Amino acid sequence: YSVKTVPTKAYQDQRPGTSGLRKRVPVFKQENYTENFVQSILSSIPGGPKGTTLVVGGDGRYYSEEVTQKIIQLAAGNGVSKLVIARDIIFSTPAISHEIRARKATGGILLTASHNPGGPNADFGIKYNMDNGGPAPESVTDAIYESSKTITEYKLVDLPAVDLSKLGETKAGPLSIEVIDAVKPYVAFLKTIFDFDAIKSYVQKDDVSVLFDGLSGVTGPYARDIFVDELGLDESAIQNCEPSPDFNGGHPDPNLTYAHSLVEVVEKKQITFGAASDGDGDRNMIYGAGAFVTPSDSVAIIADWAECIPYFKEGGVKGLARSMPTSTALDRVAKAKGIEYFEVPTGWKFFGNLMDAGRLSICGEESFGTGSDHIREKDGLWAVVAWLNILAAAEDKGIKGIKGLLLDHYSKYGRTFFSRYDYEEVESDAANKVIAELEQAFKGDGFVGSSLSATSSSRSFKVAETGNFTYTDPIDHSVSKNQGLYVTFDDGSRFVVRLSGTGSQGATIRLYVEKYSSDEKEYDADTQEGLKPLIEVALKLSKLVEHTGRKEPTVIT
Ligand code: VG1
Ligand code: CO
Repeated sequence: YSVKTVPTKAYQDQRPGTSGLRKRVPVFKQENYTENFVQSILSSIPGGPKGTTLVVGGDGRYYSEEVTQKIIQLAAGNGVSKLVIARDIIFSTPAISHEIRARKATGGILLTASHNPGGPNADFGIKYNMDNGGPAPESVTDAIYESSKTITEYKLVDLPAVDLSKLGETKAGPLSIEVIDAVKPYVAFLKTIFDFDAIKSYVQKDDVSVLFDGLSGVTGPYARDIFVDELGLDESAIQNCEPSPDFNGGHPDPNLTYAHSLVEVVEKKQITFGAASDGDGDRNMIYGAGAFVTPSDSVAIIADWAECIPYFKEGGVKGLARSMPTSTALDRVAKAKGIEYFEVPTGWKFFGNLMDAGRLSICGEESFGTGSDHIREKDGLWAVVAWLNILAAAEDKGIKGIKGLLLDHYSKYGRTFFSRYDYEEVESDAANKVIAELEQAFKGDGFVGSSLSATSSSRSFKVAETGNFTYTDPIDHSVSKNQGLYVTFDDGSRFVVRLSGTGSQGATIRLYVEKYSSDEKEYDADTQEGLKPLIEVALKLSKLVEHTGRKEPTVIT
């Protein structure tokens, strides 16, 4: 074999976002676009690509096969020793994180745009993870971006396509390739974390029914293994569990809007425990008949009940953390238990250092991401099984079902109302104006201490604090600025505005609102009703409707 050096022209738009590079498929199909980015990743591996072992896989979305074959050729050209690839490239993000750690691999290349739709005109994505199994930190993603802007050539070995449907080891030129079953080791790992016996007897009860929806993403085969093979449930306990390159035309995002296939059946059949995961398997939604769990409550409840999960019973809970826009429900659990807790910027990469330092066990984001230090990604199926483990333990204490667990939690800690409004594909200029409007307001003399009033309800809120969130990593002391504008009011409620870093086109504005109540009469109240005055205040201050022309958000979660 011989290594070929191919001249190329750099693109200027390959900056990795919150979670890798995400663009429309036709963008990735431009001449050398994918090759440039993969070469930039390989060149940016700390210590270089020579002699490394990399894990490769993804959610199996449209264009994955072609990109994997390119990665094989580029890896060979760059002196990589070995690629560990999932059969048919079906490899959930959390399972990749686990595989990197279990094998002590150098890192991994993840082919996914997560919850974004897939298909010839939808999204593709590429992300690099480090040897701890977690997303590359900003120092590495910055290096990748810098390389992509100046790249003049890439290296490959011309190789025939490798058959990725067959398990086992092969050679591709100088490169070893191992095609693995990516499901079994991950499910075996979950079995060491949770009390599967307790879960099995719980889900087999006559008054308990389960429905998991894979949304035609990568979790299907994993869910079949867990729910049907391990827990002995009927096939009807899982749906949309065949991975599809375009997610069957759907939007594989587990929330009340996009996971309507789950919501409908749960309500119709009055399923007691429903759950869904996103395209690449790192997100989760917990939803039983008449009982929706907000992700912010979910992580707080898992933290509160951690001791019933063998992994935490044995290892202890070292610390808790949430992303900044996530509600403060988790903080109250941490305080009550006297456990250290952290507030980090949006994106799972910020949890990794704390976990590696042994200071963080359980964490979550409002965006349907929940997880722990068993790996270094958020983990949809982990959260789903954690909930089943907790429901089984709660039942032993006379607390019944999701609703029972929620009310029990509110009675102990009070209730945090939380909602997020997304305005998708807004023009970048308009989005920037909204940000500028708020920054301007924050600078105003006497803004802190002033009252903002909502006309619809005669409520008013006194501004206690404003800012643009800056995070200093407690472990490596790196500083991340401009992570989101926030206004906190003197009654503890707040709103946050930030721009998404995962979109592939235009800008997405996210508005997060939160309100706390320890008034028992409110525990059953409707979230949107309760948050209305706050939302009104946020929209007024940012002039969002004026600047963007959007009267309603695209999605409310
Ligand atoms: C969004 C979420 C963030 C999450 C990220 C990746 O980022 O807000 O909490 O970590 O997606 O999730 P942004 O920058 O668009 O707000 V996943 O499941 O798409 O990898
Ligand atoms: Co995802």
